[in-house]
Amino acid sequence: MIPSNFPLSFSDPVARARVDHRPVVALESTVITHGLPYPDNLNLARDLENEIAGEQATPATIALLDGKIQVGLTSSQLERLATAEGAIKVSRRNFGLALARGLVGGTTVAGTMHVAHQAGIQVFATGGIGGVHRNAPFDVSNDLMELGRTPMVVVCAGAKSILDLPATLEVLETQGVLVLGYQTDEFPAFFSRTSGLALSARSDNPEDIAAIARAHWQVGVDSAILVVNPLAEEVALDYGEVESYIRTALQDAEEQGVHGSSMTPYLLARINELSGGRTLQANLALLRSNARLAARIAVALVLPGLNRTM
Ligand code: PSU
Ligand code: MN
Repeated sequence: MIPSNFPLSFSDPVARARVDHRPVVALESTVITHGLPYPDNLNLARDLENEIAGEQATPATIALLDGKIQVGLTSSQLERLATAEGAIKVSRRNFGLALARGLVGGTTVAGTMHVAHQAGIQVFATGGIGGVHRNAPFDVSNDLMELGRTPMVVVCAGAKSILDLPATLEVLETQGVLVLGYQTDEFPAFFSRTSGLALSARSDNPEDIAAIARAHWQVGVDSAILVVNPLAEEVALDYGEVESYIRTALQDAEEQGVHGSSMTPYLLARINELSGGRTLQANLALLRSNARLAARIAVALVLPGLNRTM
């Protein structure tokens, strides 16, 4: 499946899990290079790996280092990524550019899905996906197209309301992506548990999600299943409060002429400043929760396969 010259480099634990057909969960790295400040990013990256290992799955953080695509990072590689100067955000469009130049790259949801699929990984945990930007209907994240073409279960906490959420859901539908509420009937808005947007489907346990995913792919549909997991009530922020930070941040972005791939990192950093760092705690908690749920789904997907006669 992987072309012989494809520059993938597996960590030892991920290589062993692949050989033994044990569950693996992919993790993105834009959250490390662009999403959180040091040392929160490094601590978070390690916490996520521990959450996944605690559920008997193997974590595979994906990033570009040393001119290669790394699938699973050693502790020192993780540290280099978290402290790298000039790391770029790698999505479908710029893998070749980053590899040829030997750049350090944090992979976006789209970039991580592309690599994870090449590596035979079926489940991926992230915080929030990209989407359609407000006031910029042509700034549509490549994440949505990648979700439409890659058979994978992606666990997230919805999308931030820095985006146009109704438009984002419409594009997901156009792309053939099933959005599955985890123990919820509403699309969660990342820092808030609700957005007022109803979902067409929900699931309340990992085994059911695994059964849906298996059937989805068995009929030859090769899109993703997007599991949206609302963050815990204790750390959730009020929708109206987040909304006011977002309005200010969007205005600041316009005044400063921010656009393209710099937009998401700019808005996230600005909202964190405006909230006095309170959004950071929510962000960390939801990432951990998503990693745990993804690991349970990965286990549920693999276990029936082991019982089946090959
Ligand atoms: N949304 C967030 N946090 C993030 C991102 C999006 O709430 O960290 C990151 C993810 O890696 C996502 C990427 O894949 O930004 C989307 O960027 P763009 O809109 O430029 O496609
Ligand atoms: Mn964009």
